[in-house]
Amino acid sequence: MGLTAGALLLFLAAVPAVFAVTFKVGDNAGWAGGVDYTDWVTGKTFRVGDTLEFIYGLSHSVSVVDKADYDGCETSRPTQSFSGGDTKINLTRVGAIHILCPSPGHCLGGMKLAVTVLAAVSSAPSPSPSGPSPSPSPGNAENVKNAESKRTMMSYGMIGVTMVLMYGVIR
Ligand SMILES: [Cu+2]
Repeated sequence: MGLTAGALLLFLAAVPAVFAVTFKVGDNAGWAGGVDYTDWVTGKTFRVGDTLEFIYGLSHSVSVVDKADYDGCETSRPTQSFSGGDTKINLTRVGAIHILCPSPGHCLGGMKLAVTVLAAVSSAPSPSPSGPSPSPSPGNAENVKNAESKRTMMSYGMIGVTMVLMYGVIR
């Protein structure tokens, strides 16, 4: 029994303490025309380890670009390109990530997304994203609160399980 608990404890220690969140970009609208992605981003907190998932039709793609190309809707030199209708981008770095749809006219029509990624551990106050940041809408704030509280609850749950197992091992 002690051995089993010890093995479990080792396993749990390998699990990251902070649970990643997968954001479906645009929610039910997905990655498409006619969606205000500045509005979608507002009020959400993105952290290293989280994932952006893009769901889109055949007329669209996903390109990661630098800020200048994002601002100018320049589609010719992405740092990363994806297609196929379901793209997951893992947020691995603190800072801004800029994404646009390279289909002609789509970026100019609003298919562009800028996300500010914070460190995995919540300690520093969140810097405001580059560019104009509209005031958060209540709906978005609620979503974030839910995601945050879910994350917190899971962390507490993990700590609880670990403490129980440690008790078993020490005993
Ligand atoms: Cu498009």
